[in-house]
Amino acid sequence: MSTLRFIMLGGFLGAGKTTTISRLARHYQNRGMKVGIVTNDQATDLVDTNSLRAQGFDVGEVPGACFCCNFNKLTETVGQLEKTARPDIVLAEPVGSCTDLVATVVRPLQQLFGGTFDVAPYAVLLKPSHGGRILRGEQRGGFSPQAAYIFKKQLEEADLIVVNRIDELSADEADVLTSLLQSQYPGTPVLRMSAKTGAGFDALAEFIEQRGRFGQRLMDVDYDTYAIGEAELGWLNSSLSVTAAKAFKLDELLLDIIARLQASLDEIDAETAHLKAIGVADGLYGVANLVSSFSPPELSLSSRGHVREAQLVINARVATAPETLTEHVERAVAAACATRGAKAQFQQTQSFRPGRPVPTHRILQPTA
Ligand SMILES: Nc1nc2c(ncn2[C@@H]2O[C@H](COP(=O)(O)OP(=O)(O)OP(=O)(O)O)[C@@H](O)[C@H]2O)c(=O)[nH]1
Ligand SMILES: [Mg+2]
Repeated sequence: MSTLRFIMLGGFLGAGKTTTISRLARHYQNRGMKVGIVTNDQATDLVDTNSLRAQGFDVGEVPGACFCCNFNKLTETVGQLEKTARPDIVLAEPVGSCTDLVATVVRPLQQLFGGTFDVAPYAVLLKPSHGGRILRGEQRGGFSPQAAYIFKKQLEEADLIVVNRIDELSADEADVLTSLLQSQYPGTPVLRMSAKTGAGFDALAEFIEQRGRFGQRLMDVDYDTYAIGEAELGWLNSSLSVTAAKAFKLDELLLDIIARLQASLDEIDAETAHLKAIGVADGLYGVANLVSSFSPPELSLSSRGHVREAQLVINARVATAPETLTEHVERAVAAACATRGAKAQFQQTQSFRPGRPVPTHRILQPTA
C-alpha cells in the first residue's frame, strides 16, 4: 500500500512557517507532485488558510485546538484532502505556541498510522527577533519565562533547526545565532534560510527528503509551565467586511490597521507574537503582518487593489488579556476605516487565552 508523505514544519508564532510551506508547496508542484496543506489553530477564521487558498493551494483546516489535542481531526482532515485533492504530499503547520509535537503528532503518526503516513524529518524554524533574545537569556525576551520555555522546547525536539529571515541578518548576526543554537542544542543540525528570498531553501528541501530514524529525541515537558506559557497570550480571530463609497487602497488599509495596533499595544507594553490581517476583494488578496513590537509592520503579500468592498480576517497573538486585545483591534479597525470614509462590520470575533494542552496521544518512546 502506498503511504502519504507527511511534512510538518514547526516554529514559534511568526517564525515564517506559512511562507515556507507556500514555497515548499510550489517546489513540489514544480516537480509534478500534488500537494495538500493542513493549517491549524485554536479557533476558526485563519489568515493562513485564506492566504494559502488564495494562492491556489488545496487546504484543509483543523480549527478549535492544536494538532496534538485534536489529533483525530488532523487524520480526518488529511483523509478528506486525499479524497478531494489526491495529494502525494501533505504539508502541515501546527500552532506556533505548541510544543511536544514529536511525542504527540510525529510518533503517533509513525507508530499508529505507519501504513498510511511516511513522516518526514521534523524541521523547526527559528524566529531571530524573539529567538535571539531568548537564546541569549535576556531578561526582556518580550515574553514570560514560561513562553520562553515553549520556544526552547520547540527547538529541543527538532530534527533540524532552520534560522529563518537571514535576508535581514548580517553574516555576524547569523553566525552568533548559529553558535548559540549549536551550543544549546548540540547534535541538532542547523541551516540558514530566507523563506522570503529563497536563499538556503534548497538545503531545507533536501534535508526533509531524507528517510530514516528521525523524531528520536527524548524530551521532558512540564505541562504546567507549558500551559502557563500558552495562556500568557491573548488570542484573537476576527472576520469583518469593509465598505466605502470611494475606492481605497486595500494594502494601505491592512498596513494601517497593523501599524495602529502596533502603536496602541506599545503604549500598554504588550508584546506581539504575531499580528496578521488578510484582505480579499474581487479575486485580489493582500496580507499585512507584524512579528514583534520591535520590528516594522510589513506587507507580506500585496493585492495592489483599489476597492470599495473587502472581506478582512485579522489574527492577533499578543501577550495581553483577550478583552484588551479585542478593544485594541476594534479601535484600530474603526480608525483605519474612518480615515478612508469606510465602514467596518464585524461578523465574528473569537478572543480567549488558549487552554491547557491535553494531547490525544503522547508517545514518549521513539519509533524503533
Ligand atoms: N524578511 C523576511 N520575512 C519573512 C521571512 N519569512 C517569513 N517572513 C515574514 O514574516 C511574517 C510571518 O511569516 P509567516 O510565514 O506568516 O509566519 P508563521 O510562522 O506562519 O506565523 P504563525 O502562523 O502566526 O505562527 C510575514 O510577514 C512574512 O512575510 C524571511 O525569510 N524574511
Ligand atoms: Mg502561519
